[in-house]
Amino acid sequence: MRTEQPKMIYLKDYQAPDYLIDETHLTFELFEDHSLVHAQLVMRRNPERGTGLPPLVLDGQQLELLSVTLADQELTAADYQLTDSHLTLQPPSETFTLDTTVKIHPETNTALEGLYKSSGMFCTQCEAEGFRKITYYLDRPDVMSVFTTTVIAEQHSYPVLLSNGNPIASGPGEDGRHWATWEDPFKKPAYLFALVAGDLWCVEDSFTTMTNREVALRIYVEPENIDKCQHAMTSLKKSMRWDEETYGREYDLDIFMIVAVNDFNMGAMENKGLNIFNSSAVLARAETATDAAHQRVEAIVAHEYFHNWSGNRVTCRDWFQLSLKEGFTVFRDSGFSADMNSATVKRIQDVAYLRTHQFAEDAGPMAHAVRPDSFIEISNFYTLTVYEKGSEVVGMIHTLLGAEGFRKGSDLYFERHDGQAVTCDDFIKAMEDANGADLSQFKRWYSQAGTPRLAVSEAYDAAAKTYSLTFRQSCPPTPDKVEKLPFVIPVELGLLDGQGAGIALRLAGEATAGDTSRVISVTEAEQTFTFVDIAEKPLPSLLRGFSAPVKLSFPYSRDQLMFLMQHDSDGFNRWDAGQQLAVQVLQELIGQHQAGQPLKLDQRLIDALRTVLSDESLDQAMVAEMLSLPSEAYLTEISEVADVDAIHAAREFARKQLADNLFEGLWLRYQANRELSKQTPYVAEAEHFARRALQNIALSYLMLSGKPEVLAATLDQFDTSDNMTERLTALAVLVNSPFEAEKAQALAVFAENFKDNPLVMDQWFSVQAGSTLPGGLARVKALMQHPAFTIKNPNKVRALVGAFAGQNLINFHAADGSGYRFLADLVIQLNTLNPQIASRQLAPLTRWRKYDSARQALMKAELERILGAGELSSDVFEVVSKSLA
Ligand code: B3K
Ligand code: ZN
Repeated sequence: MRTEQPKMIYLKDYQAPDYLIDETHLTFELFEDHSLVHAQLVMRRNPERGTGLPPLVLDGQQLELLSVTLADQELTAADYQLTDSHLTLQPPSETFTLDTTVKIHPETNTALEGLYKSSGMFCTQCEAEGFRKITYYLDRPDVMSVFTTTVIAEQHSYPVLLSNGNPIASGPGEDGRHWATWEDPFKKPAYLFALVAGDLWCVEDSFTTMTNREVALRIYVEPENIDKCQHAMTSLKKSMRWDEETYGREYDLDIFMIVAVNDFNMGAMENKGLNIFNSSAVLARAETATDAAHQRVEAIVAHEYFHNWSGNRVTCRDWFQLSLKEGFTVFRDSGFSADMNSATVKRIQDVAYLRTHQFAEDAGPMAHAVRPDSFIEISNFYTLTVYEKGSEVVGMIHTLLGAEGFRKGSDLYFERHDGQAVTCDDFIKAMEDANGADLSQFKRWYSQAGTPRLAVSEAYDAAAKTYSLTFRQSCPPTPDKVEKLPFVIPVELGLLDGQGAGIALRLAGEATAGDTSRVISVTEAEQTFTFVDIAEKPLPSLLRGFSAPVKLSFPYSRDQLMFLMQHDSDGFNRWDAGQQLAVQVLQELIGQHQAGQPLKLDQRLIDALRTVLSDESLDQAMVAEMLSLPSEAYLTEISEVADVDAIHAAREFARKQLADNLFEGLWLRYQANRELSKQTPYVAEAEHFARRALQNIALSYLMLSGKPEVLAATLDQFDTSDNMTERLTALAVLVNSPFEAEKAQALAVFAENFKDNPLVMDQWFSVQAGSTLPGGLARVKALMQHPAFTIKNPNKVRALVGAFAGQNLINFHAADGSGYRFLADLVIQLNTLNPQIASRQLAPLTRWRKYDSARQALMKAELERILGAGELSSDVFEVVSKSLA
């Protein structure tokens, strides 16, 4: 825990470092009750910072300093100043060598930052500021150094010793110990340092690069998981090829390693040449991982691999620039996933996620710009805004410049800044210079928080045959800024004629008509675009492919939305029309519920989904997406004041009505796909994902009928399926059903079969935590006592507590405040164990302004209780204090 009051750090205060580190030589002696870290730093005065020799201030936390030697002189305590976050000393000359030895305790490190132990192995997590928990250093990304690392450990327990770069030497030591030395020839910031020591097996493969170099690929896992690495390996090779073909990026070292660890704060980490992954982001095989898990593994493997260029070769100058690497890399991995699977479905999933969760963040107390101006704790800024909105911002540049222009820009960016630590401005500048473009107004996306609104109205002049669209943009105030300047909003659009065909588009003043879809840029607060030669009043299809992260509104009637669902040439907008229709219908039901009226579902939603369901020409994954009603979380996000009970009642009512009215269609498609699943061995590919997605959403509707044939089919799917996708869906469907005996039996069988597989047990916890049946909190509390649960493992906390508070809204928001109290207790407990996870789990409480006054009071009281709960980590302190401000 900190002893100093956490303070705000500002981008405007950035200064280049006073000293640089040319070489870093590390030796780790790993023991069971402590570890020793010897660091030799070859340093010099930063010429950019003028003359004179200011004091050298090194970062260091939770380190026991055993010795300091500066320029070969061992120092005494009188020669330096030591606080719990810094070591300050006076350099003797412009260049010098500093040697330190510190003692640390990986074996008791539950924060999982720095060097720690997970399931008996040593591993590291240094981004953003974890390296300072390993040794005294200039722990900032603009200090880049070459590293040599020697690891010494007991041979029997830790036969595998890894670090970044290439292995250069190894050998036996004394007392049953051994050592290995690794050298990373590429300069890197300390946050990309990694070390692993453990009893691991590895799966090996190789990749031949575009210039015919052989790269050894290794995935290291605990021995029992050796049979679950193939999918990650295949994904890695696809990623490497894709990055060559799409971005011209070749891998640089002779070896690329991935290590899977069980205790990890997030998905994975892109350490140079030695990626460390949460085992949930590596391990996947049909019997134990769902389709969603397979797709997540593919995406995360790609994401971390792509960081080798967008993040490692070209890194961030400071942590305010985090989106420089994260937004761009998410954009890159989305492009990859789109190419590997269905591009439209990938876009739908990304947008649904963004609109539900990032929009909520951007409207809440932690709202911040893609490039924030200030922070207390950088770990709190690995957010949906930095990642997902950051990716949307890069995507808009892609839309504005076109694929070719964007590639020219990225080539220039990588070439110009290779080996440097740079800013978002440098990225934009490369895009501008490569294209002769001016993105100065566009850059507001980096500095202004909040989700822009874009209200669109139309005017048709039959006599003049002109059709005008007027766009009005505005952006709500956010904690950082009240007044916002207009954004550049690229709007891809089309106009449909009465038959649903696209009209060739010609704006007033243009010589000829062009395509039926085009991108216009809205740059002013209010702006009108007039299309000419429009013979009849058209229906606009707006923001195709979700071309900008805005809340667009247009007064569509339900019939118009149904028309777009059927005729829009843009697949994303077909889905979105369906979502807008469902939102209108659900909001009507919410109103009925609030008015104490009987609920009545608009027949048009049933008809529209019936059409979708019977359309055999549609991609089945698309059908599955279209059948999914907007989530309760999304309905909450778009409400002024979210009525938890009404939202739940309305959505459940609609689901039941759809299930009853579409029973036959759903049953046919379920049975056809289930038959195919029985006949086909599991394949982790798009077409198969699509078939199972439709099969499974159909089953979840069908079970609402309570019919015995559906129960029988569910039990059969649960008992006989060869893959986790089908089995887990069957389990989830049972868990949410009223069939108590079958439910209990299935849960017991599942737990017995998979008790030795922690990742599968996570799913078992999650499915139960997500059950919206009454009594949710009691079930979660009971599950926390289950032997497979431990609060020290982040995956377990996410599976149980995260799923409960984040997805089980009706139970979490119980009117008596019991859900809030439970979460606050947990956060207080986690605050000492693992501040990053504590702070993440807090998110649902920070949204208190969304709810009725009774719930607001209860939620605020819990936030205040946390604030008063004694010494808070900077992570939790920042989120709680900002939420209450
Ligand atoms: N760069 C890491 C995230 C590190 C989070 C540190 N709290 C994973 C990624 O985005 O690839
Ligand atoms: Zn990343």
